Amino acid sequence: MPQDTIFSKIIRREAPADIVYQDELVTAFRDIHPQAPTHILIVPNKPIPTVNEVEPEDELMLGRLFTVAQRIARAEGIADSGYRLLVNCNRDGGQEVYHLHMHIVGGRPLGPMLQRG
Ligand code: DGP
Repeated sequence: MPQDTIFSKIIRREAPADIVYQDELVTAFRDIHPQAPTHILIVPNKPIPTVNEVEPEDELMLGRLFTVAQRIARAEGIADSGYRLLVNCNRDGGQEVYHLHMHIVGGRPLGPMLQRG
């Protein structure tokens, strides 16, 4: 089993978080350090450390990240203005928490995707 992270504790409601959505496959909660007016993390309930450990059997669950992102974007009022979905992987990707997750960020113009250099 992968090591437990803070996200597993949030999913099990053993640690506090502002949970905006939960079902049998995924949990979504507001990021503790928001980078924009809307910054929510959508996390598979299964603790997969990074994209590198994804298995074919996870495809349904990972598809759910997108349908929940769409639902959250509508609820947050950012579906039409637009938003960004991000998944970081490992050190160079800037991953901090080793429980795979998708960021949904929006509510302001986000600018270019990457800094130059
Ligand atoms: P990443 O760099 O992709 O691994 O993003 C991790 C995000 O998780 C980062 O934006 C901050 C957020 N985060 C870390 N710890 C907590 C926590 O305890 N609660 C919440 N709500 N967010 C957290």
